[in-house]
Amino acid sequence: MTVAYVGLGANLGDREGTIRAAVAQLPGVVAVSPLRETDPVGVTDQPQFLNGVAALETELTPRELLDVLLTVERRLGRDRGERWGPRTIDLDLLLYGDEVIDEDGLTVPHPRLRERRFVLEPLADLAPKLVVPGLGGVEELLAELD
Ligand code: GSY
Repeated sequence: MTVAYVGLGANLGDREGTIRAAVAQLPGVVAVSPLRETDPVGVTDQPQFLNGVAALETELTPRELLDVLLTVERRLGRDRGERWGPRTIDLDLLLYGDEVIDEDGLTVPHPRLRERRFVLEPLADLAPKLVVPGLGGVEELLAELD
């Protein structure tokens, strides 16, 4: 059994309702962080996001888990047309145990985790002592952003 962390985000429609519906469809969820209202990062001319993180205990492989995330996104109306644009739901595989993976379409830890407060804060809510493989402690990473 591996503990994996999944980033949750939405900035269109009923954001909280869609995030809760996504969490209900994820296998093995053991904890969900508080959801926070966050300013959009990257393309800033878009609506505010609601962000959080879910912890899962899973026997799926990382690739199987990624496929589940993409399926749930599709079911909830996610259109992956615009890479940095607004979205009804966004599910990102952030961490999969202590594994470091760099394969086609599957990079873990998530490649932009270190620069995203909207990911690091809810991760620290769930697991303040968590060490991100190759990067260090989640609280230290947050302190580096300050
Ligand atoms: O994959 C992240 C989608 N996204 C977000 C987000 O989830 N939250 C905030 N605050 N800004 C974002 N910009 C992008 S792209």
